[in-house]
Amino acid sequence: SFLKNIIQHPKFYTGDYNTTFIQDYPELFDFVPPRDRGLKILKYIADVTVNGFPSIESKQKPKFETREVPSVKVTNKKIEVARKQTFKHLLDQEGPDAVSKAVLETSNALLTDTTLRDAHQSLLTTRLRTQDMVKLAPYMNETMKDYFSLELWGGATFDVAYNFLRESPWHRLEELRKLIPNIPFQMLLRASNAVGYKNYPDNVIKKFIQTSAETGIDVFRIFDSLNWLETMKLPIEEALKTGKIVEGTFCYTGDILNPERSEIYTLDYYVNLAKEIQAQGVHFLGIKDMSGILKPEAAYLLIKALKEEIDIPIHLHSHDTSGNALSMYSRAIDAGVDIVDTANAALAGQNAQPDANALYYTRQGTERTVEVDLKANDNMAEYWKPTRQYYAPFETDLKTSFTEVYNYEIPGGQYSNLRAQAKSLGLGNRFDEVLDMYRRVNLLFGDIVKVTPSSKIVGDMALFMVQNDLDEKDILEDGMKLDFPKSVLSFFQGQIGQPVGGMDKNLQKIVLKGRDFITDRPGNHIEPYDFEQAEEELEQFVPKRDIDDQVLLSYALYPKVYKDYLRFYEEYNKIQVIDTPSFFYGLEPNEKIMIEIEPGKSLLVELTSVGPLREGGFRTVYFDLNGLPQEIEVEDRN
Ligand code: BTN
Ligand code: 3PY
Ligand code: ZN
Repeated sequence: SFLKNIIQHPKFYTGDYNTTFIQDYPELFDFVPPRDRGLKILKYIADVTVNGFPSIESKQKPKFETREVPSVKVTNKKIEVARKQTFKHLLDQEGPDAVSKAVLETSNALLTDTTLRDAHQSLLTTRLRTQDMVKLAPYMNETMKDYFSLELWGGATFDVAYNFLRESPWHRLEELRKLIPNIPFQMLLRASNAVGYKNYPDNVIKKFIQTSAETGIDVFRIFDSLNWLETMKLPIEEALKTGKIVEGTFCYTGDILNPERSEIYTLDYYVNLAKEIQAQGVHFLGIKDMSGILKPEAAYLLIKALKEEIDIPIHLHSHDTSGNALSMYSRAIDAGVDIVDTANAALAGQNAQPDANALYYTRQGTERTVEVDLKANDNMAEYWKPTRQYYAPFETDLKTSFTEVYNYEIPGGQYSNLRAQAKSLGLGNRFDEVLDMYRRVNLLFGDIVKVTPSSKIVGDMALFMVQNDLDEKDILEDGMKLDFPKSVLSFFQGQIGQPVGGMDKNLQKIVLKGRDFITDRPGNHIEPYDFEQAEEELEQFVPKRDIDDQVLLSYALYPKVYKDYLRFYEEYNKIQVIDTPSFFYGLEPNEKIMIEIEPGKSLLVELTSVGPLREGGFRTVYFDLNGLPQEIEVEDRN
């Protein structure tokens, strides 16, 4: 195999080699022999067949509808690109300011498609696999040329890829980038929390932004979970250095239509914040309505006021939890909003973004409509519908519209999580109480912005109070005797920053019980991350030549999750090549699948039978791999 690697190497083949050839091309040693890789992948299939997939209850592989990938060629002929150049080409050739200008000059409203990020984060607990994205990518590249961007990275997709899907989020970005050169790629960056749930050292944030830009991100949507500008400045400044598009973003909270709801979150508050964000030099203003609580007329007022006060384009993001997202977008478009976020019909609605085609019809007959290829979007829905079935166990099951979200102010992505957390604590039948407590905790904490990670803290506190039958009075009067959840401590210590209305000093004393707290930027208190030491630690797991910035950053952001992933990879190899039904359910006896391990190299796998349970808890799983019988031993953990 080593010799084969040598003779197949292009430099060897062309005679362009000398005596340092082997030293110069260390990848010659980079072979997991194909048979080994095949066996590792069989080991995964054997294991998932016998033991099932974490959090999928049924081991029975459902019968899935067949799925067709729409053909680029057929549709391609009908595509008319409204502008001469896509925004991606404009960005690459003329830079971010040219894109801002072009967006402002566009008379219709533009779209960002969130199908590959927020839509599945909200509807399918972030479980969509790269496999299922790349199949449609060439078609998206051709048919979505008029879109402003595709949001396909960041938020929760980073840790879920490693933790649950056992695939690399960087690899996902690279693959999609190769297949979609025409459309800007957008990511969601949680300011100094990056794609995590805590404040990271400044040097980690900077390297993460640079590396994301190098790997393919074109638009950085940057928000802070408390709308605190202090923690947004450094990531904004770093993102500006990359030459990519920076969207400084505030999160919408409260209700500007109802002065009694909040003294803090008024129209003036948002307009002033927007001006401060614009003053950071960003190219776009983002409005992140993460809970879908911006009401239609509030949107009209807000966008009208902002359009008068700021010059950069405005990009609005929302969730359809209440069922009102389309009317809301429609009023925002009346008021002049430049871009709104939608998803493909088959992964739209409920706690995700609304459907792009539906918005087209909402706007029909008005002066400002949206440019979509209705037919192409329908074709893609035909692909997503059966694909979504694969992920049925991860459906968040919000089956109706939910206008109570206006009172609870719970983010689209948190609703299902909180419900799962409540169930696991035995509070499944008291979920309404938990939701109402969520609302009350918000007020107890002084009315704060609730979005990852601040939303998690409010959720933890609500669960803690319901579980222990506590109310506000108990907290304020007997709180000195209570041990609060860790995340609540960190909030009152100032670890995620400062809330808009300031910390409630009294409650802070009760929670902290004499512990230290900070009032300035958490990044000022964290030592720079030691990338050299990380490299040394990683050498135990990763061949030195494979340790690049992507590897270092994954380890810096998620040391445990990433190490687990590497161990998994060592044991099972590149299992992202397995089709999704087989990845979640394994194989049925006599079922045959093809696995393309790399272009042109495929495994033909048939599971012939599963042997009986032996003493010691093991089973033999019998396969046929490319025509040869193979036996795999697995521990039956049932
Ligand atoms: C990633 O983050 O996915 C890229 C690095 C993975 C390298 C792994 S470490 C174990 C296995 N052995 C190798 O030679 N490469 C992979
Ligand atoms: C995230 O931070 O992942 C979000 O989508 C918040 O709304
Ligand atoms: Zn969202």
